[in-house]
Amino acid sequence: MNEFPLEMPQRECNIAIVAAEFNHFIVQQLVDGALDALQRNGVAEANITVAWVPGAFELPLAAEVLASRGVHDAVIALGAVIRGGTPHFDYVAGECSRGIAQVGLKHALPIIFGVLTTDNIDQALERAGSGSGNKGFDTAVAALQMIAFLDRVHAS
Ligand code: INI
Repeated sequence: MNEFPLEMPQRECNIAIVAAEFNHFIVQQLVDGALDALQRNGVAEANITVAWVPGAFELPLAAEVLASRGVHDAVIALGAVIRGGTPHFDYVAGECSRGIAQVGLKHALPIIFGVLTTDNIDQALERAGSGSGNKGFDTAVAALQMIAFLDRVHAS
């Protein structure tokens, strides 16, 4: 049997984070969580790019242009779409998730979905807490795990 366990990359990684400015106070916590996880797993600060865009709707385009450069091993998309304050919640959240998935498949690159979609601010804050209670932290771990997975597949 061939089994590819979840693991961390055995090499230097270059990571891009694209972050939505809308609901900044929540998204900044997701960015901080992601940076914490990357640092704890040995990713050098010089190998991390953080790019801000206006809102979650713009994340797929930002991920696309960064993925196209061929520099980054993964792109992490972070944002917060909150139903309570968003009459067009379904459009923003739907297009964002669809677009991010498309970019990942187009480039066969980990484009990680770290966009909170919640009914209210309290739920969003709860998911942007500290440590592994922070969705940004979790998405950075997922990015590294996917890089390791692709490395293993390409080496096999
Ligand atoms: N963008 C978000 O990231 N979160 C939201 O909750 C949100 N709301 O509430 O509308 C939001 N809207 C902006 C949108 O992402 C675009 O930036 C805007 O429509 C311009 O294209």
